[in-house]
Amino acid sequence: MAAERPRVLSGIQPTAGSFHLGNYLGAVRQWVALQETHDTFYSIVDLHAITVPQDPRALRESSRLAAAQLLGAGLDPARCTLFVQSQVPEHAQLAWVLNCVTGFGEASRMTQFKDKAAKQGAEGTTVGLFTYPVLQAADILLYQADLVPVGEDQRQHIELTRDLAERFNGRFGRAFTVPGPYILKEGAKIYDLQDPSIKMSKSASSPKGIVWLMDDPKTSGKKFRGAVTDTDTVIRYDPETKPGVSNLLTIYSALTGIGVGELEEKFTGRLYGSLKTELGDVFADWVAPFRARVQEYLDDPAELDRLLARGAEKARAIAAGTLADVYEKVGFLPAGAH
Ligand code: ATP
Ligand code: LTN
Repeated sequence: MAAERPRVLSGIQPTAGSFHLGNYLGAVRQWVALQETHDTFYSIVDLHAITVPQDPRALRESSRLAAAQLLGAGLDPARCTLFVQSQVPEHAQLAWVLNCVTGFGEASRMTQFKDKAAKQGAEGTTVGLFTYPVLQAADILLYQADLVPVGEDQRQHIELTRDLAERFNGRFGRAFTVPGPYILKEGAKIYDLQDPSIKMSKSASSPKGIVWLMDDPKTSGKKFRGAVTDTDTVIRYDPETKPGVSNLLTIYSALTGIGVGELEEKFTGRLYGSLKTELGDVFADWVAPFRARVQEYLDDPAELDRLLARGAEKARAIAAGTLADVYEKVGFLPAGAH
């Protein structure tokens, strides 16, 4: 049964402590939904995280926190394979082989690399950051994924993955499924509460513009009440002329399942303040049980680690098969023969 479902793989970096509302509504929530219809593999990509400096203790904590939040959000280890990338050594092994079929110029054209390298400066930029997209290709190709749910910013990396898969298949014989992107809908994009022209983001948002899921809901309530709107008074969904109000309506709708049209009706004749206050309450009601579930996982790190170890085992069962095929195809001698 499960084998007939299209296979999905996605990854998230364990870098910020808490996920923000954009991560949840734009990515994690879709991951949860896809468990029902697809054969899903989700990875906490700690090998990617160390392409920029990380404090070891903080990284370990962030990885557990990421796992706890994904589980708290509804990922179910019985229905998906949730694992930590570094616990499946095949990722690094396949990445090496793929590095050797990737052109230097090709990798140099990756815009995320160029942006991040510009921020880090030449001395701070590691070779790991340069080869980040190739590791991402390995993540995807190891599992023969059909679809890769990601935001628009990752489209170029998926294109590279497809190119590498086709090149390898053409040169050595078919080893990989060529994956397609599954770009998440625009509607799921959440904007900064202080500057609704930029997306809510851990690196670009000001502290007041970003809502962290693990924050005290009172703090988040204040941020919603202080959200930037406009000088008009009408509560109407219109991202062009009313980006702030529209963002609040999008969040309200996403958290409650109430359509935006219905919300416009509900708030007819009411002031922005009532929308902001009510949204703060809606968020608090939604986030309280989420935080309680996350806390339960964090309170039992041994069980969390066991759960991740089982996920890694399930992942390896697939990844090892692909890697063995690749090793054989490139001409490596069989290991363990005696
Ligand atoms: P950075 O600022 O370092 O780029 P980020 O806050 O944008 O980080 P990522 O770690 O890049 O978050 O993203 C994790 C996932 O969350 C990705 O799938 C991304 O598309 C999604 N995501 C991030 N921010 C938003 C947002 N504001 N709206 C919708 N989805 C988002
Ligand atoms: N680069 C991605 C994270 C990521 C990923 C993956 C996504 C790493 N490996 C494999 C999809 C599939 C990001 O920054 N969102």
